[in-house]
Amino acid sequence: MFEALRSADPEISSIIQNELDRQRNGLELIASENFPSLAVLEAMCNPMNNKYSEGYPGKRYYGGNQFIDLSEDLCRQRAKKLFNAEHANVQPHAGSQANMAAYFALLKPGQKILSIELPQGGHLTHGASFNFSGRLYNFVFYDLDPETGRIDPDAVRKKALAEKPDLVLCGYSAYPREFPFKDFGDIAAELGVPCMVDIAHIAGLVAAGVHASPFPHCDVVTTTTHKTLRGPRGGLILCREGYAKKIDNSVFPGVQGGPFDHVIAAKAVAFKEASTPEFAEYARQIVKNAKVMAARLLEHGYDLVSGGTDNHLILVDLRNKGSTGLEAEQALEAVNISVNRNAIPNDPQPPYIASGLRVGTPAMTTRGMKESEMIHATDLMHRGMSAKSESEKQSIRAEVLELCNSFPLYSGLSY
Ligand code: DSN
Repeated sequence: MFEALRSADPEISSIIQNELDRQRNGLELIASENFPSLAVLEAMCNPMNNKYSEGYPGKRYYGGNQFIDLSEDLCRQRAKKLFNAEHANVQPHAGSQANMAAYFALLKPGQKILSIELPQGGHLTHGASFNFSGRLYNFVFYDLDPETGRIDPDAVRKKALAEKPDLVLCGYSAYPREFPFKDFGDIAAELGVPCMVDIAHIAGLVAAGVHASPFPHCDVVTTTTHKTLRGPRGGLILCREGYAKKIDNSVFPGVQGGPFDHVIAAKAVAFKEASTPEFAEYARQIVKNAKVMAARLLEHGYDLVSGGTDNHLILVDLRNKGSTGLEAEQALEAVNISVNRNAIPNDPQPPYIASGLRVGTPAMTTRGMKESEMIHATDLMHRGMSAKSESEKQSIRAEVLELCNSFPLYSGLSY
């Protein structure tokens, strides 16, 4: 495969090969990244890329969509079944577009949303002032409990009753605990407003039944498809039937034009994979691996926001180690370990530097690594963050490579 690419553009072909080798030869601990199956990658690389299909199955604004309709219909059916949802829209190109479409469907510009800020574990699209969300809507924020680093539903309720938002949003990109869907659903019901949930990070755990479903507590769920869910890059909206028309109109023509039909085919493959017992076992292992990693980090003297994890990620507070997130991220990159620096609650550093490190297990679990490898990986991280000499870094890189080589990635694939 890929002979045409190799001969038409050897430069790009070799850059792709180098990226593949980087993924193969390093420890991928970025909590939002994963390695979809070859079947998912193959499904994305198909001639559906060539089609325009504005609209929805059975009602398109272009001809020739009979097979596109079959694929999108199958994808929607699988998404609904996987998440026990009444309606699915599989067209959002990414999580941000899914969130934009959900806000547009539920609110008018200027209305009020209750959410949590980015530095406390939220997301850009949950009201950051420099993002479309913060510019178009009036966000008010609740805080994590400063003692526990967790969400305190009573404090959220108090804030909600005082602020009277038009939408209650539950969703996080750096929160290592179970998401309190029911509490948020109850608060929204008490106010008589919709509840929206963003499960982009934990979608795979929800699909596998390892974490609770946001339904029936909420009205609209947004997610990406490429994190713990292990599908292609993309977004997805699930909702109650009563919101279906509004959501569909909001995605197209409200936010997007033509859907990425090749990606929708790959989403369908990923949803099929995620409905298997093997995927459920994978999701359970993600959490086991994260818990083992958190315990080992504590043994090495690291502070963890909330003290540990219930999901796929750990948020390390590096302040007691005298390191910033940026320094730690760069030190680890030098030994082929990928993580991302992350703000911690009330971070004294600016976001570009940050005092935290977000670490996640979905990708390494996909490679087949289990508890003992996680302990080894954590020890390598610990050594990597303090390694000074080139020879120490060299020896860590060699151990990283040996560990990676024992868990091959995309065997046989080459560009
Ligand atoms: N960029 C994603 C993450 O890393 O969590 C969220 O969009």
